Amino acid sequence: MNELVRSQTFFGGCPHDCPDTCSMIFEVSGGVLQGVRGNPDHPMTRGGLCVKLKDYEKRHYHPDRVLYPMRRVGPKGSKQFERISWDEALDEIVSRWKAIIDEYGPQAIAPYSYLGHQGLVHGLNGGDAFFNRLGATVMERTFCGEGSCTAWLLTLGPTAGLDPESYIHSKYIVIWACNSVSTNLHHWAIVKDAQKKGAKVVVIDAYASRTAKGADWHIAPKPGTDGALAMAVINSIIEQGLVDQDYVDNYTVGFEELKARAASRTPEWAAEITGVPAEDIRKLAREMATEQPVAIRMGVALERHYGGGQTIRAVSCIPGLTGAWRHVGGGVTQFPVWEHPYKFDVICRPDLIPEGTRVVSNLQIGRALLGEGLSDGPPIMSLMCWNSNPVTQAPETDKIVEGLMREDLFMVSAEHFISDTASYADILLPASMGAEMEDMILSWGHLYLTYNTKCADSPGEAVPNNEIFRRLAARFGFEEENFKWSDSECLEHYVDWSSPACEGIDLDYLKTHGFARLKVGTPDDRAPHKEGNFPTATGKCMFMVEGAKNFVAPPFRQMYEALQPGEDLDPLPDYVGARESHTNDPELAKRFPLNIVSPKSHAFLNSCYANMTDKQFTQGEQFVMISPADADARGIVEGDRVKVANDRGAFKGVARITDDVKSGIVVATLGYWRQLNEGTVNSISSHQFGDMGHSPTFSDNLVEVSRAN
Ligand SMILES: Nc1nc2c(c(=O)[nH]1)N[C@H]1C(S)=C(S)[C@@H](COP(=O)(O)OP(=O)(O)OC[C@H]3O[C@@H](n4cnc5c(=O)[nH]c(N)nc54)[C@H](O)[C@@H]3O)O[C@H]1N2
Ligand SMILES: Nc1nc2c(c(=O)[nH]1)N[C@H]1C(S)=C(S)[C@@H](COP(=O)(O)OP(=O)(O)OC[C@H]3O[C@@H](n4cnc5c(=O)[nH]c(N)nc54)[C@H](O)[C@@H]3O)O[C@H]1N2
Ligand code: SF4
Ligand SMILES: [Mo]
Repeated sequence: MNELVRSQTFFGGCPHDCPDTCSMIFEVSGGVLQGVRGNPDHPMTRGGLCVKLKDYEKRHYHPDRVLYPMRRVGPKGSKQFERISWDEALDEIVSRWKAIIDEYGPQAIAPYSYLGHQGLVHGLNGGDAFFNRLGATVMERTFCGEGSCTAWLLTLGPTAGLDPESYIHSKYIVIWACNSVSTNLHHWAIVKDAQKKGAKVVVIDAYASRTAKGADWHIAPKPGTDGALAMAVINSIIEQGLVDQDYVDNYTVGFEELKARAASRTPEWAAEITGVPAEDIRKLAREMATEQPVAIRMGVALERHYGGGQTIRAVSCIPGLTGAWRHVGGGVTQFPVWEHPYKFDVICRPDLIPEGTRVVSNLQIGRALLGEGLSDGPPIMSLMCWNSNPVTQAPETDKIVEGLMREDLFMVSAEHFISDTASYADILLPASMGAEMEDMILSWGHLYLTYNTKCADSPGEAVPNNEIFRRLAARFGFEEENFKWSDSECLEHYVDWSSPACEGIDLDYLKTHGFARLKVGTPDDRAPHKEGNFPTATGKCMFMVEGAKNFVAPPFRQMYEALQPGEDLDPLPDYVGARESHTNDPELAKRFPLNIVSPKSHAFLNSCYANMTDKQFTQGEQFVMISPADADARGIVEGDRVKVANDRGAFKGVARITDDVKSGIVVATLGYWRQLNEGTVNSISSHQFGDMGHSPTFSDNLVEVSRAN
């Protein structure tokens, strides 16, 4: 082969919103990405990529990719665009924004982004500094895990908790509301290895997910009732005399109060609520106390109902009660991201937010665009969206679409594809993809730093997100130095390279090695809370927090202090039921008797890949899983097209009748594009927050299912 065309390999990092943050090997020749592999040297990636990413090059060169800046020429949402130059696009954005600022003030402009790209430079907070400097409305981003973060920080503080890699040492593994086979595949591989060594794997999931089917024991509480299960586990550990009293006395706060609170939360009480037999709850409690080391992996779905925060507090208390933290492989895992030394204050520049700037929730964007719930400030006259696709992913699809159809709204989208949201753009900007830009990819599922090399050319005129903001900042004349940093310089500034966690690691090391494990102990010796050492105010595990207040953690909202809402919280964990349930709202339940759960699709990454034929083939069309009894009662037979509806809207899918779901529950997975299907699972989702951290309530929605003609 000619030397010049032989592929070269480069280190990459999967940029998607996935806990695994795989280290990748990019094969590139002539500036073109030829193929991808998992990095065989990375202890979690172990040489393998998932079904979504294994042919990532096809996404880079997909024929539908947005390649040039474009201007809308047809009606809103018609996807009729004409090609324009970058100068024309930026001039139009800047002149429209300046006119809006003159008439309404800068808060009439709102950014909308999430973790479509998970890089420090091009990801969640890229763009924050620009919009903060502009004085735009602050968008609070609580899509995923922020109720869980509030609960975690209150109970344990910003600790990485149990290292996902230490599960190889666990004897008993509880995966609670997480579908690891689809969503955390590389952790599942470790769990499977532990299982082969004799560990028992318990999955607590509302239905028989792929992961539940690989477990030794599947426990299926009704959606939104896990708080009752967790409180009864606490009750039963205490009742059975299985508390590690020495650990509790030395390293926890509020045991007596928790004991008093849990006294009436008996297994019989929880059996009524959860549908899990009392004997099973006692057995679970006994095994979670005695089969040490016991590991708990909490999924984000635990927070997805009104009482989600309280549920996560209750679960997070269990290893403190049993002393599981004493062991390598014992404890609980949420997001190990807390021990990554990122400087979010430098990345987002919250200091640039003008005092008194209003905050709008990304979960309530439809309402905000329609002027509902905007208590102060001007209407939203312009929205810029990147790294996110709210039309499929955020609650109340119909309201979002109605808002985006507003003739007076100036909408800018930076995208790879004309997604359901980008369809409504007035100006569409072509964004670069993974191998085309330098970054370090944040991980919320392991303890490695991950580097991504810019090694392929962007097709057409696509540019990286950060370059879009650099160009906009230059046109606005913003002088702060951060708007002039190259992507490499950003990385130098964005990581606290002098922190103990980075000992021996710098950017050059990452460029030449691709990844580096933080210096926070090894998976084989790490027992961070063996002797307490919780990063809470007391240094102890907080069963009880006096004067607890609600808050949204940075970086999802950019600062704790100035912007925190701060309602009082219960000092102790407890069961708080769902908002939409037969007990809480019997009238609603008469009209909409079924509880819908809408978790992730196996072959899509949120809504990414749902437009690609081979992934659609693997995933199948939008389905609605329903029990035989519920199907019979509605005259639905296998394969019928059905409509799922409530007062907020409706979507359609094909009925799959199965015992994998219990009567009263339906399951339809997320990500299918509205432009390719009728409605989305979020057409029926509620905009209401959960009890902590303004979490979403995707598992707290009642619907009715009927045959669609
Ligand atoms: N019903 C229901 N709804 C849910 C959930 C659920 O379980 N059930 N899950 C929630 C969760 S956990 C999350 S995290 C959210 C996710 O919601 P989103 O973050 O909105 O998810 P995606 O669909 O992945 O949208 C990312 C978009 O960014 C684009 N993108 C990717 N990389 C880049 C880039 O480098 N530059 C630019 N400019 N664009 C890029 C992609 O093409 C894609 O359109 O959804 C939430 N919604
Ligand atoms: N294949 C794939 N992988 C992904 C993603 C994707 O879209 N596709 N998205 C990524 C993102 S953004 C995230 S946040 C993670 C999320 O990954 P996970 O934490 O696994 O989240 P989900 O898939 O939403 O839900 C997990 C499980 O929780 C169950 N569940 C829902 N409600 C309840 C409840 O109230 N109680 C109990 N016990 N179980 C419940 C669901 O049935 C589901 O099987 O996955 C990431 N990885
Ligand atoms: S989506 Fe997750 S599992 Fe798949 S390659 Fe990316 S990080 Fe790895
Ligand atoms: Mo997420």
